[in-house]
Amino acid sequence: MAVELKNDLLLRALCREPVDRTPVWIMRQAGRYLPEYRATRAEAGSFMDLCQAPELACEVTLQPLRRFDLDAAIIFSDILTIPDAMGLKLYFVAGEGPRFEFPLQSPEDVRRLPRPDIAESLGYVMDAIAVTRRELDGKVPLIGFSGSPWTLATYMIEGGSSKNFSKAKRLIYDQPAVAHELLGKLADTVTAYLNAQIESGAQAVQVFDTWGGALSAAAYEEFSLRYMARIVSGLDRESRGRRVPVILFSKGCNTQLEALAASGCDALGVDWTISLAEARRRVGARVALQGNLDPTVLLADHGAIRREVEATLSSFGPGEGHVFNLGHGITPEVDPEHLGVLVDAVREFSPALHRPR
Ligand code: 1CP
Repeated sequence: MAVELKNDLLLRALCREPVDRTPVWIMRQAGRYLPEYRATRAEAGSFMDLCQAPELACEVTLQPLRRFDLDAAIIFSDILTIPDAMGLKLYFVAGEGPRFEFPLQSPEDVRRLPRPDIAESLGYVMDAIAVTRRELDGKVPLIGFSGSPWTLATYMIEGGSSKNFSKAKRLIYDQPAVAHELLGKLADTVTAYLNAQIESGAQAVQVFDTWGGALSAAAYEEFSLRYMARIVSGLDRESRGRRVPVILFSKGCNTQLEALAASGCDALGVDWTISLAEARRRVGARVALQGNLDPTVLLADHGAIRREVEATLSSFGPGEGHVFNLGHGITPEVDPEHLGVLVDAVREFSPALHRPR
């Protein structure tokens, strides 16, 4: 028997159904700003050891929910598990972020890149999802996620983080056929990966296109959006009798909102460079919106956080279709108490924007 979901505000809001308050979750809500995360991470040894131990991944997924009244959990993992499963071997250099031992350096590397067996190479993510669903016991929904093909490709080609993506962008201009071969393989893999997450219990899924904004409008359409639309059309949109909403988050792509909304997704993540009022005017009849407080606001004092939360809620305005979030991930230097102020402010201010059910 499936456990009933006690708090389904997130799923309702993502489907633009009425809610009595605005649901809130935070991108990267599990992570380095929490001392208990740092302790579990130290216990695990390495970041990948943490991701690959389902009980520990479950533990860090639940940590932020013990502190804050959040309306969703997001499974603790990373977008770079896919390239790792394709054989690039992910590791972390302290203070420098992710690196690959075998980055893609030639068309031959792309040709040889396998489509991994998801159950075999990424089974640890599905196990973490199953364990976490059991532990959540229907308290709030669990979100699954993946990187977008373009965002994954930037890390795979650059060998790690990058400032200007010169190698990845050179590939799309010099050898577009090779780029398309890579992005096609990634789109197939992401689709299978997210479907496996849904099968294991993910109740909504988000695609992080963190570096979509590095591309020109034309290149974005050809090398990022097209592949996300292909993923959206290949996903299982219903599980155990309930719709599984799909959220696309393309950072820095506010000029593309209409095209993103036409992809077939249920909701768009929005960064803080556009007002929710304008985003809603442009696409709010078609998709829900998720966002969009500037993460830096969390470094300011309590009064400023409350004021900015209220401004973000009223920018979206009354009615359904808003999920409160930051416009990008929470940063490691945030004082956890400040996130509590944000979550409580969403609970306090948002009921006025909804009719009681
Ligand atoms: O040392 C550590 O503990 C590693 C820090 C860390 C954490 C906490 C990394 C390495 N990944 C994560 C977890 C993570 N990554 C989650 C957890 C679930 C949650 O609570 O939200 C998620 C959703 C991600 C997704 C992710 N990883 C993205 C997309 C989201 C975004 O913020 O843009 C990206 C770009 C990555 C790559 C990555 N992994 C880790 C780091 C530090 C980075 C960013 C590197 C860069 O800036 O290029």
